[in-house]
Order: sequence, then structure tokens, then C-alpha cells
Amino acid sequence: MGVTFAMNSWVRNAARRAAGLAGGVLGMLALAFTGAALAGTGQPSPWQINLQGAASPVMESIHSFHFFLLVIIVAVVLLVLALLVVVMVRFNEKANPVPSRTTHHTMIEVAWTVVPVLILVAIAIPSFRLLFLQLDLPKADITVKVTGHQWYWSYEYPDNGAFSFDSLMVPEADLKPGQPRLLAVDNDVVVPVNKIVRIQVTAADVIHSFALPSFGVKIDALPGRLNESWFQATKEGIYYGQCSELCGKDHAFMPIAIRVVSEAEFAAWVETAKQEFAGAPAPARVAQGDVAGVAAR
Ligand SMILES: [Cu+2]
Repeated sequence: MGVTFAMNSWVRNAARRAAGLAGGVLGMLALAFTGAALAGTGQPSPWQINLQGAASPVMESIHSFHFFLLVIIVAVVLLVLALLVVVMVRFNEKANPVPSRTTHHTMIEVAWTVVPVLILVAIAIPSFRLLFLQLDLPKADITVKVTGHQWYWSYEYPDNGAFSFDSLMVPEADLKPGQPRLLAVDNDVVVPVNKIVRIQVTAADVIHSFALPSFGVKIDALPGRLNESWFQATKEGIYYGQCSELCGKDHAFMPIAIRVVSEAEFAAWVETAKQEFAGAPAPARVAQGDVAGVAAR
């Protein structure tokens, strides 16, 4: 019981200074966070240091959760830093030539066990809530089936006439003005704004991963399996993603482009797409072949 944790004035002042510093750092982080969140929705932006801007309820929740974690970790780091400084200044050989021989302090030991547990529980609750939000599918307005191939994506619209098409990256030499390098594709996926889009994701050859940062979607595309997720795009515009599972030599060259349009524009696009993509090989058949292959094994 000999540990002297008396709050003398030096420690009290240091604590006050640390609290001021923590407030300042948190303020700066909040500023950086809002600044970064305003920029770069739909695609990465130069010097981006934060997550891409949110364009779906799930991504908004990911942003809040991310910021919540940032606050906790900054507080923990500052507390540990303050304790280290106190130890270095107050208990170095010169300041404290005869060290205490105390080895245990029940209250402190209970506290440094219980406090981290409480922090973890505080993190776990919103974390599980977020997982459920991502994977517990609401009633969908439309379904898009996504199949990953080496090295492009193909899409099928089972609710809208079951047409399907392949979507390949636009090579750098063919980019039109405004098309981002390594992200633009020849055939965008088109979906209506504010509608709940269920995506069913599979692969025809190796494992890929369908990832769209602004919608908070990242789900593996596995041969012989059908994974599901969803998004609800809240803003019209074009949103880019990339394959996020190392799938071979052109892994970096199979981007995803989703164009979010009004309901009327979507209906018009469906009509032209039905004709444009009539007779295109259905990627579903490839995937079903894989499913049958797995079942037969
Ligand atoms: Cu891939």
C-alpha cells in the first residue's frame, strides 16, 4: 500500500495540461474528419487520409463507428503518454533515489482490468449493431447478381428481364475526359437512387471480393457460393470500387462502377439495356455450373 499516488499540484497541473491537449487533438481530428468526409465520395481523392465519403446508410454508420473508435484510441494513447511522462519525471533515479518496494495494489489492479473490459464492451455493442446492419438484409427493391471473373465483373438483373453484361476496365489510352484511370469501365452498373439494392455475389473462377467504399460494401465472391449484401444509394452519381481479394495478375484492373440515377432514368436504361445486352452470355450459367460442380464432388 506504499505507492504514493498522491495528486500533488504538479500531477494536477500536468493532468490539466494533458486534458487541454487531448481536447485540442480531438478538435483537430474532428476537423480533419469532416473535411475528408466532404471530399471524395465515390472515388479516392488526392491526399485523402480518411475513409471515402458516405453515400449509403451503412457507410454513414461505418463513419460514425470509425470516429467513435478514433476518440477512444486518442484518449487511451494520451492517458498512457501522460502516465509515462509522470513516471519518467517523478520516479527517475534523481527525483526518487529510494524507490518503494511495493509490488501490489488491489484497487489499481482491479481498475486496470475492469476499465479496459468496459471499453471493449462499449466498442462491441455498436460493432455488432453495424455487422447486423450490413448482413441482415432489408426487403430489397431490386436484385443485382454479381459474378467475378479473371479479370472483370459481370452483372445480371434477374428482376428486370434477366439481361446480363460484362463490365471491363477502360484502358488508359481510351479514357474519355472525366473518366478516372483504373476505375472507369465500359458498362456501368446502373441502379435507382434511394432503392434497396440486394447484391448477390459469386465468382466463376477464383476468389474475388466486391468492394465499394462509398456504400460500405465489401463481400467475398466465392466460386460455388452465393454471398449477399445490400446497399441503398442516397445520392445520384457514379461510385467506384475495386476487387479486394488478390485474384491473379490483373487483380488491380477489374474495377467496379455503379451509376446511381433517378427511378425514371433507371427504367429507361433497363429498356435499352434489355436490347443492348440481348443474347449476351449469361454469367449466371457459369456460376450455376460451378455450384453443380461443387455439389457433385
Ligand atoms: Cu478479383
